[in-house]
Amino acid sequence: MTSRVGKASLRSKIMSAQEAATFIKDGDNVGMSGFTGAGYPKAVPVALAARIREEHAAGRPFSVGVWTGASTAPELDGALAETGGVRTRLPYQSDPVTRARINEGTIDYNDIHLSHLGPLVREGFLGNLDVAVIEVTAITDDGRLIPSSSIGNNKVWLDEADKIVLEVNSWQSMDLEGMHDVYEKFALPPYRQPLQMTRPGDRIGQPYLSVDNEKIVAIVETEQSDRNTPFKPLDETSKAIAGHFIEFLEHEVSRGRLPKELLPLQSGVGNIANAVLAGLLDSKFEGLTSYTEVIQDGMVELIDAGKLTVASATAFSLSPDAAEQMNNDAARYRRNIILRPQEISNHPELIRRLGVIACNGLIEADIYGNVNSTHIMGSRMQNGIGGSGDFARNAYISCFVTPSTAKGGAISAIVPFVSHVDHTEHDTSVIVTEQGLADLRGLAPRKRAKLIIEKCAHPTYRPMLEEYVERAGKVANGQHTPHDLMRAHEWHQRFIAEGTMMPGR
Ligand code: 0RQ
Repeated sequence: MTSRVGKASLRSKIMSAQEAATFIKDGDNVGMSGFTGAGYPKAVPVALAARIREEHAAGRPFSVGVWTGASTAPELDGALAETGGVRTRLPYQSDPVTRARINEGTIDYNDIHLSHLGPLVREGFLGNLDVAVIEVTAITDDGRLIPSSSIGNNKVWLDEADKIVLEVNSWQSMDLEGMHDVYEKFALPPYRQPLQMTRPGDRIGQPYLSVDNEKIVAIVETEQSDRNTPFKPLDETSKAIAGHFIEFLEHEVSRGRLPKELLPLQSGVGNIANAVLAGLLDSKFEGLTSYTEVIQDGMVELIDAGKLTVASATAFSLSPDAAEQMNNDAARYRRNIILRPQEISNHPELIRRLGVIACNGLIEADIYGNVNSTHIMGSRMQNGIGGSGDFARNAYISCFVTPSTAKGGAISAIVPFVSHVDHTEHDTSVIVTEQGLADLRGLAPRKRAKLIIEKCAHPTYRPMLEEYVERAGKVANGQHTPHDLMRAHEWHQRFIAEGTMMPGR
């Protein structure tokens, strides 16, 4: 493999992952690259995990804080969490081992909005960032970095870390060069400037990450693919959800409330959000754009079909096949795709200005439109809020999509009162299930409840929800948002005790 370390004076820093991992000390905070299984370091985290095990075996304490862009992969989150040496984790994860550690209470998980983390670190609220471990595609002759398949928080980590370890991954296509747009003028208040972007395809930065070469202590060469999981095949439920959503968009166009090429689309993580994109492929929409945080298979298919002209994001979140295709054809996709720092891809100012149509998954919603995206039965963390809050709060239309039930019907996704709130009733415009779509805009709470139950709840849970509303109306201390607080979480309690929300099963 020919070296992709262009700058000659940096080649002396090339070493093994094991040697590079020795720059990380007990107690350090480590900023790693990686966002939804793309662009994460492949070798140093595994070597660090081995080192932590050795230290623990020798009876010495060793723990680190792990900061990333978003979720990563088993070689990073899984490997490190297994050692028991992850002290804190932020901002978003979806790894089963990490999730188990968070839920047993041994990892302190700080579930921060994705657009907030970079500024919080720059402002110094989270303590010192000791080491950055960043995957890149190559280092140029003059010491700049060609980013890989995600940017995430890499610019923040490079700016803020005391020491920098780079992984130069020759699996990543050299044709990614030119796809990125790295904004470099971040300032803290009161010196922040307006972000000069009015369309999703605008470029406001440069295609490279600049870095103080003096801080680079190690360079590790790798040749390993991103670890992305395939999406579930589309089923009748996800197709029905996509169908209702697209019908809604068509209706909004016919009423003159959306332009015929729509407004920039954001699509959240997960199977349902990907299914919605697949639905757009068969729709009659043309000239679409996207201002989102991850580019999924569905979006690549829309580009291939000529329906999506621009997709702006911070990372890929592709199936293994689509990732291979992206790598082989990056020079072509570069014309339609821009990858940016997550501070920009998820920036409230831009999401609001562009008028993004947001579409995110959820765990449960309640009859008034509050949404829980993160917690199972109130206490157990699933993944995290990710970017859903950045988009839901600031979108032009904020949609949430979900099957109406989970776990074979034992759980209703529409409940009297969510067991945890990530997005409040004030931020939810539209809820879609396979049953139908509730457009909540402009409706007072009791009207919302009626519509959500009628359009979104599964028929087996509808009578129970109607009964709750009727009872709440009788016992509540006010008729604006009536609740029966003694019984608002009865369904969740029943699931925990009996394994189903449905009584008498
Ligand atoms: O469990 O994995 O054991 O089968 O949750 O559910 O239906 O496959 O849905 O893949 O679309 O994910 C909210 C988790 C939905 C995701 C969530 C169980 C269900 C299944 C997954 P299994 P589905 P999806 C910006 C956007 C927050 C971050 C975000 C998410 C598993 O969309 O993480 O939006 N969102 N980011 O069985 C108990 C319920 C349940 C339930 C579903 N009510 N109770 N379990 N499940 N509903 C992008 C980024 O931030 C990067």
